[in-house]
Amino acid sequence: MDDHASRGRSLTGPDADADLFPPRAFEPEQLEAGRLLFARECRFVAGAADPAALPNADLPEIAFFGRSNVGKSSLINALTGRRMLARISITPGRTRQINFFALDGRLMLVDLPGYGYAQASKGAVKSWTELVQHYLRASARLRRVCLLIDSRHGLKDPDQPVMRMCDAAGLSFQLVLTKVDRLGPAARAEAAESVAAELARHSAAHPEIHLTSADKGQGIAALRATLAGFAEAEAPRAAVAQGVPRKIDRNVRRAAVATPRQPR
Ligand SMILES: Nc1nc2c(ncn2[C@@H]2O[C@H](COP(=O)(O)OP(=O)(O)OP(=O)(O)O)[C@@H](O)[C@H]2O)c(=O)[nH]1
Ligand SMILES: [Mg+2]
Repeated sequence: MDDHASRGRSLTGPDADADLFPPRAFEPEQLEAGRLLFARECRFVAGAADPAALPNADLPEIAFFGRSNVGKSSLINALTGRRMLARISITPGRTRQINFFALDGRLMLVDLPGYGYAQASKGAVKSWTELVQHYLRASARLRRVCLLIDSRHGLKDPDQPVMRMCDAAGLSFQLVLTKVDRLGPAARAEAAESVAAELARHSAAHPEIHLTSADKGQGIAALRATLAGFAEAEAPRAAVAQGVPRKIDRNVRRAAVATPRQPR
């Protein structure tokens, strides 16, 4: 089904538990590709607190962005099936640098510091904003920004400049609703429909919205399937069997050695 045909469908009736809005089922092969990729090793590669520290690993990148406390780190953990890969906290503003995680040497997951954290000092906000803007504009390998929106709150004012910046930069972004476990089916449908209405105004917006719960696992398999579509193709088995190192792995290993640990 094409995107236009699916517009106007709602998340009620048989689609009430859909992981995408507008509702669409994934092919079993796509889901399996996502499952296999995200079951592979995922390693912390680098934490960059300033532009000079951004790693130079040659992998396609997916960035996870959104307001402070929206669930970016939790979602990365849920996708990779690791509880402690990206640090989570009840304290907003926890992620203070850009953290890079290499998945199977084929895809880089990028955990960005959240915006809109009221308690942060002006100086801190300025430096995070400059860092993130630099990264978003400069990364040649960034394939998609997953813009996370708390399903209970919908789009807020601080989300607007991010979407406008993606439009201006031609940077493909896709909305991912988080914490849908906190909503009943009717409220979930309402949340998806209201953010979908906003997307029509943004040229860089992907028309489909993912609905997820890092806590309960809803929508995680579907998001894995979408993101697996951006991964580098697997290295030919023969090359791996013969111990021929992949260029990508060398780059990632170098970055891992040269960069500091995640902040506590
Ligand atoms: N109920 C529920 N809570 C969630 C979910 N995902 C995250 N949370 C909670 O939301 C809070 C923030 O989660 P984080 O993953 O640290 O959010 P973040 O966007 O990385 O936050 P910053 O790094 O501060 O910007 C934590 O208390 C999580 O337990 C979810 O799917 N369901
Ligand atoms: Mg975080």
